[in-house]
Amino acid sequence: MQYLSLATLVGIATTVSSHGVITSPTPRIAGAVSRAACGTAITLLHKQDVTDHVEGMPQVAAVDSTYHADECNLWLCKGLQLDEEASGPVQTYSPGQVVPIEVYLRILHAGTANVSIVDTASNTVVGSELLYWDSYADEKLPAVPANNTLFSVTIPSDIEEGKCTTAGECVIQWWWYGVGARQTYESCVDFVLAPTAPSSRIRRN
Ligand SMILES: [Cu+2]
Repeated sequence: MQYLSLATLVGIATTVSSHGVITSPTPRIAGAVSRAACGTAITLLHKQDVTDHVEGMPQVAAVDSTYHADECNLWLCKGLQLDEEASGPVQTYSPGQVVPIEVYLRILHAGTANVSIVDTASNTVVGSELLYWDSYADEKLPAVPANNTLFSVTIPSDIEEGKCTTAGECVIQWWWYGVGARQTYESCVDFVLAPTAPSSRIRRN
């Protein structure tokens, strides 16, 4: 399991406006590919604070000529792109595999959260939501519930054959919305499904 050090992830943060990111497995982080799609201004925001929220980014992007709306959907993975140079190798998972995920919450904002597999081309959820919290990151609780920052998802066994087999096609996206703060947080892990063993594909009638 790869861990990004918190120093790497948040050490350069100077603005303390925000608030959460996946730290393991290694999530999408800003690099050359994201910069080409999302532009220099958004990339600067990504680099200043990897935990930052989405709101505010569209306004920044709108006045940056290096932002390409057709290549950078800020509401999917905060616009971050597949970039193995920046984020390291794409994960390979098998159907049924339990994947532990660790999240760093920098500042709490009570809200809801979910984890889903998302088809990045269409920005649609593949299958059903994997996890859902109706109460997440509640700053009024005496302590952050352990399952807010350390949890696992099970890769579904019924993903359509051939889907999520190309790097960049599918991500595991952690999504959190702070209701009072009206702030959305997204963090994505690139993965591909391991090829199914040929024998298990044979249907017996
Ligand atoms: Cu906030």
